[in-house]
Amino acid sequence: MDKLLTHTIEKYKPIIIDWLDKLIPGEEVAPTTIHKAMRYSVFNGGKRIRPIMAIKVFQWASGEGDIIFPPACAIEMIHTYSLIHDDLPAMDNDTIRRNKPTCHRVFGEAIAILAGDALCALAFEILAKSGNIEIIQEVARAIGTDGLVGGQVVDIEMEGKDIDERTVEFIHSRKTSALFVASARVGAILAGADEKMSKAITNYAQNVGLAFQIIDDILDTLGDQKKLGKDIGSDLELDKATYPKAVGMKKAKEIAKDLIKKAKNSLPKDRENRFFHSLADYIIGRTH
Ligand code: GRG
Repeated sequence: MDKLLTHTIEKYKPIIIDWLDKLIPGEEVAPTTIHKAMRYSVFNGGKRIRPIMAIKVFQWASGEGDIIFPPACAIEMIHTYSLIHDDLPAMDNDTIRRNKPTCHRVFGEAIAILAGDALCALAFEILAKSGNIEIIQEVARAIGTDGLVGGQVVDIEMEGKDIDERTVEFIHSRKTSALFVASARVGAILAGADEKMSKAITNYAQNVGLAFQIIDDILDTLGDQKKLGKDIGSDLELDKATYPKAVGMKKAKEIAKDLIKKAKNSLPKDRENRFFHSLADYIIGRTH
């Protein structure tokens, strides 16, 4: 991770955590169990890449002030919701997430399902408070049948089956890219970005999002469990649709590299793009 990216993450992570803390009911608020479960999963050391993406796009598109922070945190809540549900026994049945027992291992399955549901409801309440209908639509679309849910359905259906590159791209662009795209577009919409900038940043987010998931696939085989903070080898165990399975490890790495190049090239040359270049380079080189 280069200095600019480290500096940006160090600057914004605590601000995001403060906002999340203000936005999510305290553990002492009844019913206490659900608020404990929501907080357990939200405050356990995620990288916060999606809210940082929303904030940086907002600033890149000349947005000013604090209005981006609640919607950016709403996206992090949606992301956490998807992780909680993804880890459930009915889905990936994972026991470790962010180096801690998964939500259902601590609170039981029913509360984990409800913690995800409650994070989703809270996220949309926060998005609605912005008064901007377009951002509500962006996030809703990203998690629906043409986004996370759709990607997850095909992901589950393809377990144990032969897959080709097109199918795995279909899955990954919905399961992972969609929320990166929504993060970028929420930042652009709230900053009032013009069509050219919105298109450019959408392309950027689509490509880095897909590369992010390909690297996730690769790390599931070659990564370090401690650094990753989650079980590795689970894709292989479940015979999941991954890029290494579809095209082989070498080609998967090449595709990820190409996507990073494409992402960088989609940005307009007449703007300051260093942060987005650093983020793209980090994604291709990430170890967790
Ligand atoms: C609940 C919205 C919703 C959908 C249900 C469960 C599901 C359908 C979809 C799964 C989506 C999913 C978990 C995709 C994986 C995306 C991914 C690479 C997650 C890891 O993101 P990081 O590395 O995690 O940013 P941290 O822990 O750093 O936040």
